[in-house]
Amino acid sequence: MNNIIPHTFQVERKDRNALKGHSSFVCWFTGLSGSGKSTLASLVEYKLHEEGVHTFSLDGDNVRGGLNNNLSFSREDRKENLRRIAEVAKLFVDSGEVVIASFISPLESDRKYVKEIIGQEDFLEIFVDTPIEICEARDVKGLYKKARAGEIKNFTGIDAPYEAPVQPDMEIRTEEADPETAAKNIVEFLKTKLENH
Ligand code: PPS
Repeated sequence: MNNIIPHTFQVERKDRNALKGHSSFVCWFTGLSGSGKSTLASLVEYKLHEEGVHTFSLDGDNVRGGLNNNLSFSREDRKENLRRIAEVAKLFVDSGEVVIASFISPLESDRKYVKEIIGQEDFLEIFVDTPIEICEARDVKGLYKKARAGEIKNFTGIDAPYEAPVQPDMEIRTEEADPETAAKNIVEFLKTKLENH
């Protein structure tokens, strides 16, 4: 970038981490619409918060409604959506927070890009593995019905792709574990990262 010279501040990430008493990183939930990402993210954040961990949640509601309200669900706009989110998440990591991010993030290449922006060592990927038949049967927001009727275009899983992660750090099969148990397991996993980071 031309003529952009970052300033070095006296208080650094390590100082914020020391003050907060834990490391900071991004826990990134990926999965289909209706897979249970936000439900799990909310439970995980609540449990971490209860234990005194500084957290912040990023998800479609607080990002696509504001910062990214000019973006559609085309392939290019999804990439830009995720790029901006990754940059925001990186800032929060620098601020010392554990970021809980829940986005469909359907393409392997885009998730790789997100991981590169945030930094591999600060990124944990959790695949919320719920089959499309179940997401569609739940259809909490009525979006699958609209997508089937052709009222929504580029709907993930219907007429836009979802590429399952090949090697996620953790995979949650929501058919097999209730949300409470799944959230507990995720928190146990995150705790090792909080201590050893
Ligand atoms: S992405 O693919 O990562 O950029 O998507 P994301 O920012 O997570 O936004 C997903 C939420 O947007 C709603 N929605 C759609 N999802 C998928 N495809 C299309 N075309 C679409 N249009 C609107 C939907 O409510 C998603 O929320 P979740 O929580 O995933 O159900």
